[in-house]
Amino acid sequence: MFKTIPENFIIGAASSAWQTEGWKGKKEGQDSYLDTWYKNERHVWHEGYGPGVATNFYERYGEDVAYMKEIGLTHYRTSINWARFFTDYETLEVDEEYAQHIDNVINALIEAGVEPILCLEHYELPTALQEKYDGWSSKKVVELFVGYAEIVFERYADRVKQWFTFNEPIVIQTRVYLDAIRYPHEQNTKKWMQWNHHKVLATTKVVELYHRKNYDGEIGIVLNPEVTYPRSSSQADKKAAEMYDLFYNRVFLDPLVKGAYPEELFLKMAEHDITFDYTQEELDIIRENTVDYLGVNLYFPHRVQAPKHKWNENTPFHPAYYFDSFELPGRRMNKSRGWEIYPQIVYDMGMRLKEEYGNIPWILTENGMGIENEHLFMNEEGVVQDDYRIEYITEHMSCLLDAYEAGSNCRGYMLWAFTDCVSPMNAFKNRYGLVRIDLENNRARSLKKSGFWYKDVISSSRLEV
Ligand code: BGP
Repeated sequence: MFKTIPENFIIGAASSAWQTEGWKGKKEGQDSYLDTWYKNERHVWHEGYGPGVATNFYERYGEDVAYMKEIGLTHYRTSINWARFFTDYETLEVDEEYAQHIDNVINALIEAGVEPILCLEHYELPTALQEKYDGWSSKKVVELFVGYAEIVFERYADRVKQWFTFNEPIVIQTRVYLDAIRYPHEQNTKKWMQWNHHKVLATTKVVELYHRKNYDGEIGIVLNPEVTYPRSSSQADKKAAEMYDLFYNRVFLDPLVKGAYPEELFLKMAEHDITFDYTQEELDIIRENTVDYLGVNLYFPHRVQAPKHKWNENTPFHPAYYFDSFELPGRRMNKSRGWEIYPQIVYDMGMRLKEEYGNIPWILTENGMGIENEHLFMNEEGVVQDDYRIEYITEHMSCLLDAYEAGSNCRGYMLWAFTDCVSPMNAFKNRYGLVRIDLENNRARSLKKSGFWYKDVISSSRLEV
């Protein structure tokens, strides 16, 4: 059976600057949060390959764009590396060499008939701002981010029509200040909420700027709301799922789409003595400058149950006070990544955005399957036979088309990732691309079976399910 892909539906792929570019041309003092984390703590240079060269997109973007053209991608999303865009983050002195690279990439994409979508931050907070201002704890960083956006729009908004402020803005502070598994290993829920708030504020200020300058395009944010299912229909399990949703999903979705934080979030924060700095003026800016559209990254579901643990009241408040995670017995798994496979999340998210969030336009901006030891799946001609990826994409895209049919305002599907690339968590261990990067052979590019298949789906506008 076939499903028809609607006209103008995006069938694209995504990546980010840090995960592909490599450090060629990077100057002293241009480290980002990820560089510093990698150098000081993470050290996962899988078999010696890490972000230093990455896929060398900085020098080899032309080859990748040629593959995008061959496959017929409608759109390609990547980020501008904020840490590399300036030689001084405060005077906003642009690194012209890097800015030229961005210019070249945009022009190459447009010439190839691939529409660029750019994100201003995909975990690339400059380390200098982290050190001087404690990162997003400070309102100064909000101001500098808006200054950065202004310069970027002046240079590129004539050709780039789709923008995102952040990719998955909740992730860093959750790892750092809620779970305390990254430097400075300090559990500090107040700081976590302050970072959330400042990223919400920065987004709405950039939305205001983009609209005020009347650019011909759209501005949004890429979120990673986790579709959360309760273990059972009991009140206690349902409450646990609601609480997870409140702290991890609605904390960004509500202010950025509806214009206000959920009242319950403030109540819960107050109950646990979590205060953070915000002003009425900031809440007004948020109310008046909601995003034009959303990017939504979906890979796996989250399942929760009522908490079984006894909470130690002497430890700082953590949202896990309200829930325990739960692993569904017999669930389908991507074992390389340790993520459950459950395509229904795409449909359920689409319907939720329709029903609860004013049917805001959205793109499935990331979805994909990272697999280790993919070379073992190579046939005699050297083509990776990634049928598992074709199956994964088919199932998720099919649910997206169902959501579209049911009236959800979804605009398309973007695979993570176009080529294999560096993962912040696992370097090159898990491969995600339609295009294989042969690390041992000077990073030679070649299409995988899924690349040929994707090309077919795009040219025929049909998905075989
Ligand atoms: C998303 C990130 C991407 C990418 C992807 C795959 O959350 O936005 O940057 O890395 O996940 O995850 P991982 O690299 O951890 O396997």
